Amino acid sequence: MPNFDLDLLQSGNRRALAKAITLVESKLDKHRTQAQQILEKILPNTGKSIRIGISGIPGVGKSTFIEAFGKHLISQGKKVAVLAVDPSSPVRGGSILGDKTRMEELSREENAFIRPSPSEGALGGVAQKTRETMLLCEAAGYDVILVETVGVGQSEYEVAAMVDFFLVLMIPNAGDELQGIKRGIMELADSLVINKADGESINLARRTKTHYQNAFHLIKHGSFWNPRVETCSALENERISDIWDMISEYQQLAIDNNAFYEKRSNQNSQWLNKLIHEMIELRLKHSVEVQDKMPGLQQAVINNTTTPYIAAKQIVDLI
Ligand SMILES: Nc1nc2c(ncn2[C@@H]2O[C@H](COP(=O)(O)OP(=O)(O)OP(=O)(O)O)[C@@H](O)[C@H]2O)c(=O)[nH]1
Ligand SMILES: [Mg+2]
Repeated sequence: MPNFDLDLLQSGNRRALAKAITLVESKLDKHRTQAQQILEKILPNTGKSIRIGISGIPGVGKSTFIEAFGKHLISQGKKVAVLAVDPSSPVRGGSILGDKTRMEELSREENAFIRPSPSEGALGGVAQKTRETMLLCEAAGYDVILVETVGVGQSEYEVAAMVDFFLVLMIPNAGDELQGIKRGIMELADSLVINKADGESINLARRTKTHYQNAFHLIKHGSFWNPRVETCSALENERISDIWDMISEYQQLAIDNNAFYEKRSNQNSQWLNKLIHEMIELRLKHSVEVQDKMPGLQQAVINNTTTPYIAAKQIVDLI
């Protein structure tokens, strides 16, 4: 693909977008290079969306929520892109197929674009590719980017580090342990939304809400926003519009408090730092000189004939 049509991408053409994402996700160096050239050129046209992370344990209703939420956004005239960071997707394999059926109506919408999680990436991992895909979607005119991640392991941290608003879905149940919710997650969340607040679970959902509201009072937060606890039913489409209103309110407050773009700048700096570290590590791994010198230095450290500091410096000085 030597002549990629940037204008076509920026006119919102889905095939051009899919093509660019394929380059971003490719394992081939020449594709990666081309992807970076595209990204650099479109950069001025990125950043105009609101980026929302959606996390929660398997079965909490993420896909059902995104279907309802995405349809609501489209009814408000928005263009919605749904991306995913699933570090286990190569293992789970079929989870994406399941999602296609969960988001059946949304996936048929002309103003919706749904992209499954990339499989494990080299530099920067899966999250790196999702970040770049997010930029492509923004250049293609999507106003809301939803990044879904399953609430296990490291992926929540990675998604929280790339979005403006991080929403954690919960099920009605006041016991923390059952939801595997850690203090760390509460610190990441801009909102906890208790889903499945319908039928016989309505009262339990209310009690769960109170429980987490109290828990949030114990955590110190930023100056302009205190994380909110809400309830909804994705299945019955209840209180979905309220969730969007809350996020819009957050965005306005963040902009008014000069926090919105500052957060993005910080995220970009951190992303840069992370990539630098990973690139250095890769260089070390692939350097013949380093590989030659390493065993001797390791032995020297073990034998106490040199210090770890001196040995480390000799290695790093090689690159
Ligand atoms: N009663 C009720 N059930 C719901 C609601 N939202 C989702 N469900 C059901 O919960 C189950 C799991 O929903 P999913 O949307 O697939 O959950 P998920 O979080 O995407 O799950 P994974 O993709 O496996 O992580 C399905 O059977 C849904 O129909 C809700 O608001 N109320
Ligand atoms: Mg799902």
